[in-house]
Amino acid sequence: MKSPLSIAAVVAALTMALPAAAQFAKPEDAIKYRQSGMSLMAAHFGRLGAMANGKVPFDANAAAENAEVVAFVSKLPFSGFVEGSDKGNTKAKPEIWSEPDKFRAGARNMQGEAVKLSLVAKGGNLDRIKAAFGETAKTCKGCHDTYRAQ
Ligand code: ASC
Repeated sequence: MKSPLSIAAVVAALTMALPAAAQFAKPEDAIKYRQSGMSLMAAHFGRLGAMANGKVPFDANAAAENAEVVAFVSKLPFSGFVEGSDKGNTKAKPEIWSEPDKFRAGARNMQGEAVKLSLVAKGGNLDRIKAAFGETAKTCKGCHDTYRAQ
């Protein structure tokens, strides 16, 4: 008999194998999905940033937890940039769809820095966390400057 865990793994694998567009009934759903992911990332990255910038006292466990959430959630928003979701309640610029390889490379770069940040955060050294936070923030800003309207 299959365990619930292995069934869940199969369902997850199938979901990820579907063409991205098939995961969303309407373009608005894709927009909402990616914006929700970005909001979650901003919330958890912001909590880390408050510590990195000395606005709230450093708490090593909280830093590690927030960085782990950022690294995980960073994988989610990009399936939401489906064809046809460039119009509507979105600041996404047309360049996302006209230069998809560059856009995806920027996303992967950010995801890589987020993983590094989460590993560094587990180490509990504030100076190293500050540095990794800064590197990750640069990758956020890099894509926002190019691909997000003001
Ligand atoms: C955040 C947030 C972003 C990035 C960016 C980094 O906390 O919401 O979009 O960091 O400002 O420069």
